[in-house]
Amino acid sequence: MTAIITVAPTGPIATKADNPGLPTQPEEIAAAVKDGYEAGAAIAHLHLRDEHDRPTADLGIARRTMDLIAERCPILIQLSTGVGRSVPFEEREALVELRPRMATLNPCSMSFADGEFRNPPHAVRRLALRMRELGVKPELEIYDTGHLDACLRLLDEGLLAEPLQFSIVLGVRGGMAATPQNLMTMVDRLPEGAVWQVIAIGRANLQLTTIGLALGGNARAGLEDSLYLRKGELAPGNEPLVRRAVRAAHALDRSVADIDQTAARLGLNA
Ligand code: KMH
Ligand code: ZN
Repeated sequence: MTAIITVAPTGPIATKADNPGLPTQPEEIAAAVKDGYEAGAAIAHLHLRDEHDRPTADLGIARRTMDLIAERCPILIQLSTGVGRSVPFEEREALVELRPRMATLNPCSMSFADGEFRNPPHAVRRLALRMRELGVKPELEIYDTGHLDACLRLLDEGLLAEPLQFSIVLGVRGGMAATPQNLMTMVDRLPEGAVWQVIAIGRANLQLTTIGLALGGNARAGLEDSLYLRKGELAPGNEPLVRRAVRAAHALDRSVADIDQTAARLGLNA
């Protein structure tokens, strides 16, 4: 099966001091996404920053970034509703009103690095329902086994439509550690027919992304997940990370999904 590659150029935490190649402003993000698209990505997972590079759910900045990307390439846009830990849920959820093709849905509250990531059950249900009404496909971010169960409850309640699309997130402090065993446990427990990718944060990024591809999953690449190409070598931008994921897929004899194949697989046109 073809592999869907997502580029995640920015993320909520890192700054240009951590990696000067991190795109933070709309033009920079649009340029990075275009490079990612040309390297093989079919989906762009977006976090936005304000003029001081702080995480923001500002609808004007989000709209402008989406428009700049659409002028440059036909990549499928997935807005992060995780946004950043300091941003209230009510601001985060409003992003789906812009009707991106996809948006993330984080099913549970958790410790997240040195902070708290608040996703109260009633607010998650409200957001899932609104996404369903607007036709915005949720990408379900699961950081622990119980998060998968929470998503399956949302499916039972009619708040999610199949195929379910999961990101198995490994390596966030507060969630599952980035080990092959944890990845296997999650893959074994996914429901039949689910679409899934690995989000491997930090040092184990290449290893776990490649294991995910070998197991038939999709892959995400970019500075949100890994600031380095290898130990001691900062990635000069997002493109080399996307190219690396594409090379890993090809080495495993998997071709990379184009936009139409990706939309069909995720049921985006249904
Ligand atoms: N930063 C990742 C660990 C989201 O954007 O909604 C999780 C993430 C969540 O990508
Ligand atoms: Zn994200």
